[in-house]
Amino acid sequence: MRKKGLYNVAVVGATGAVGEEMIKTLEQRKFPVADFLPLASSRSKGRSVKFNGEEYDVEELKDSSFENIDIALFSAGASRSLEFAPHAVKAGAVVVDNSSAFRMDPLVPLVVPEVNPQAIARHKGIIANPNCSTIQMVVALKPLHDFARIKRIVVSTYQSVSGTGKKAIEELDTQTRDIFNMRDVEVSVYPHQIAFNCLPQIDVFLDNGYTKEEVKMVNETKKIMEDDSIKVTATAVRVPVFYSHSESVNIEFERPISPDKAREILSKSAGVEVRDEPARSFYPLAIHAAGKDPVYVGRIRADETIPHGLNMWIVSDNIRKGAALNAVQIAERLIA
Ligand code: NAP
Ligand code: 3JM
Repeated sequence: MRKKGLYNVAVVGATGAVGEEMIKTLEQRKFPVADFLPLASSRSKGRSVKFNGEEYDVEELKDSSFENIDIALFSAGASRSLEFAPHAVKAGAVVVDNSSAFRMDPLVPLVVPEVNPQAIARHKGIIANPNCSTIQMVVALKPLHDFARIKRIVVSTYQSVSGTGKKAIEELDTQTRDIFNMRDVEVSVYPHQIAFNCLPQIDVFLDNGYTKEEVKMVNETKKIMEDDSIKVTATAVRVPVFYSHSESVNIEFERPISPDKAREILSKSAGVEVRDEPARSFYPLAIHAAGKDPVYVGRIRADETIPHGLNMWIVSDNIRKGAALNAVQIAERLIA
């Protein structure tokens, strides 16, 4: 167990897009790790991963994997979280879960450290990491909500394929090559070709005509901001981009807030970087956000159709702040 301020850390889904980024983030941020345990499926038997210069064999995820583990970072899908997180908690670990499995459970804190770090203290063994699209939006909007109270948010997302995992990254790559080489395109991860296309469907459709991803943004935003009165409506779109999600966000406020005031507030806000110089075409771009930590905000302008409204463009690396970095930041707060 815990040795002199060092922690035994397991990464569940260590061979995946998010798991690999978690390992890199733990390393980069010098998380105080004693023993490190990478876990994945039986498919990864015989593989190893590098952490802090040492090779670690990937072990198969089992009920008994968590003896002696202090912190378990989960990113192996919602059904694995539902099945194995309770075993980790029972063994005495604190779970930071990247899936949607526990996010809306009233007993589970849903945390973005820049927004609601106070919720961490209420945990009963599991802390949930929000959806990538929610995280970048609330990091940018919470400081504006504190100033002028948000009434309503209308968001459209432009989400990269890395949000679906390694197979989807490969599929965009393969489809693009096949098209350039006049070969037939194979579709397997998404319902349609993603190369040179935009898909207005992320996750499954629900009875109300919205997708599950859109409903995640609505419900998670209210829970993290601890304000059920905020109205949110979303359209989530998958685009042929490898890394970083972009969002067009329209916000209606209760009180006045000018674009200049919003820029001033955001330029001092934790985790945010303002890129907003239209005269020289300087605004947030997916290709610039990839591999970086901040949530980038630009194109801040008044919505001239309502009394107190703003439009903006919010971009962040979905695998980093949208998943791995946010989870590691939660773990850092936990041990602080
Ligand atoms: P990915 O690249 O497909 O990786 C999936 C990982 O899960 C791999 O390590 C895989 O191991 C492991 N896994 C799959 N089935 C397993 C099983 N039965 N037992 C043990 N391990 C298993 O996907 P990803 O993009 O990293 O995403 C993983 C999960 O993280 C998602 O399903 C989602 O719940 C969550 N996620 C959250 C966010 C967010 O917004 N916060 C963003 C992206 C993903 P093998 O290599 O052995 O198959
Ligand atoms: C992002 O196992 C699954 O169904 C995972 C699906 C998934 C999720 C999710 O619902 O946990 C893929 C990509 C997410 C997410 O962050 O909500």
